[in-house]
Amino acid sequence: MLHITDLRPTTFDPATVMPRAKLEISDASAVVEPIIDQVKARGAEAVLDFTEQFDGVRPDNLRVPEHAMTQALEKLEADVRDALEESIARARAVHAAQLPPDTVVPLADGATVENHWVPIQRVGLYVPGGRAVYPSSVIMNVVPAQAAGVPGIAITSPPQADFNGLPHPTILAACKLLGVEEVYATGGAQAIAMLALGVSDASGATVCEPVDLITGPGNVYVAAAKQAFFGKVGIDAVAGPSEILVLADETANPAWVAADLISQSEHDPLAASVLVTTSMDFAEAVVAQIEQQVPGAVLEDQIREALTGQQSGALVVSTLEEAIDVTNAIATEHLEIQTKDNEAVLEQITHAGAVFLGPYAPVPLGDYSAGSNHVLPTSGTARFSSGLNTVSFLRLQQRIRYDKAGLEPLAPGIQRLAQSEGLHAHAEAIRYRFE
Ligand code: HSO
Ligand code: ZN
Repeated sequence: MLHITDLRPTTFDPATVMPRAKLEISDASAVVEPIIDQVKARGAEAVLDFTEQFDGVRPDNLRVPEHAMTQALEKLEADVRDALEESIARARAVHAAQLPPDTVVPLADGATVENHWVPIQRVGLYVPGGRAVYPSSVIMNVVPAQAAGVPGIAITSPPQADFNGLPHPTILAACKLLGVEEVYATGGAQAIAMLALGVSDASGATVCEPVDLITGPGNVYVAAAKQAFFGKVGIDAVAGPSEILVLADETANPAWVAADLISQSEHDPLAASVLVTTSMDFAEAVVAQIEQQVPGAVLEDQIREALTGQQSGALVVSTLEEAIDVTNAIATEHLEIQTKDNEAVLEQITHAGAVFLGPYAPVPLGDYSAGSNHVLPTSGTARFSSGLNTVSFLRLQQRIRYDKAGLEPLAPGIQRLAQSEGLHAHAEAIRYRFE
C-alpha cells in the first residue's frame, strides 16, 4: 500500500520527487466572511447562533463555568492524569530553557542598547473538537505561553452534544491541570472571530475580551478565519496535514519504522508518510510490515487513504548523500533518523521541523511526552519557520539609552546620513541638542 519508487537508476530533482497534498482554503474564505460580519454586529448572540448551527448544540454560556472544569478533572482516569502530568512537567522544563535572557549591549561611553523580551499580553488558543480531540495539543499551546509569562490565556473548543454542550471533558481536565481558567465552548470561524474581536452579550456585558495572538490548529474554516484576521492579531502558521519522513538504512528495524509511518497517517487522509532509504531490501521489508500491520487498525480507512496518497511513499536512493538531499528538500514536519551513524547524518540536516534520533525516539514520543513541542511547521515551511516555542509568545522590545557623551560623537554622522536621505528634519533633531 506504500508505493516504492526506485530512484537509483535515474537522475532526479530532490525538490519535486515527493509531491505534497493540495490544501485549498480559498473556498472557505467566502464561507467565513459573513460569519465574521455577524459576530462583529451581534457579538456573543451570533457566536451562539453559529455554534448551534454548526455543532448542533447551544451551550448555556459561552464561558465554561469553573465547576465544570473541576468536575472534568475529578472524573479523569488516574492513569491518563498521571501521563498528562508527566508530559506537562517535561514540556515545562524544555520550554523554560527556551526563554531568552535580556541583554544590555554597551556600545561606547553613555551608549547602550538593551534587548528586552516582553510576553504577549493576551493569547487565544484554539483546540479542535471534531474528528480529533487532542488534550496533548492543549499542553503544547499552553506550556510555551505560560513559560513566556503571558498573563492572559483564553482557550476555546467546540461544545459536544454528548457532554451537555461543554467542550470534551479531557480538554477541560487538561486546561484545569495547566491552570487555565478562561475556557469557551465554541469552535469554528465564529470562535476565531470571538477571540479576535472580543464579544459582549445582548445586555452589553463583556463575554470575551479580544486577544493579541491566536494559535492552535483547526479545520479549513478555522484556518480561513485566522487568515482573515492576520494583521489585526498575530496568528501561528496555518497547519497543513501531518508529515513524517523516516531516513533509514538497512540497520533499522522495519517493523518499527512501519509502525511509525502508520502512526502519523492516522491523523488525516492527506497525511504524508515518507521513507527515504539507501536499501531496496529495507524498503520492501517496511512495505511488507505495513501490509501486515494496517489490516484491522482502528482507523484503517484513513490510514490506507493517507499511505496510498501521492504525498506518501518509499524512495530508494543510491547514496546517503542523496537521501540527505531529498530529506532537506522535502523539509518535513517530523524527521526520524535511523541509520548506522545518526549524529553524522544529523550534522547535514538543514530542514526539518523536529528531528527524532534513533530507534527509541519515535514521533509519538514527541507527540505526547518527550518535552518537545508537537506544533511543528508543515507543508515545507520548515525552510523558514520553527515549531511553536516560548519565543512565539514573546516580543523583542529594544531599549535605547544614550546620554550626551554617547550621542555627541555620532551626531555629525547621523546628520550626514539624514541629509543624504533628504530628511533634513531628522538632521535638525540632532543639531538642536549641540547648539
Ligand atoms: N502528530 C501531530 C500531533 C499529535 N499527535 C497530537 C497525537 N496527538 C502533529 O504534530
Ligand atoms: Zn501525531
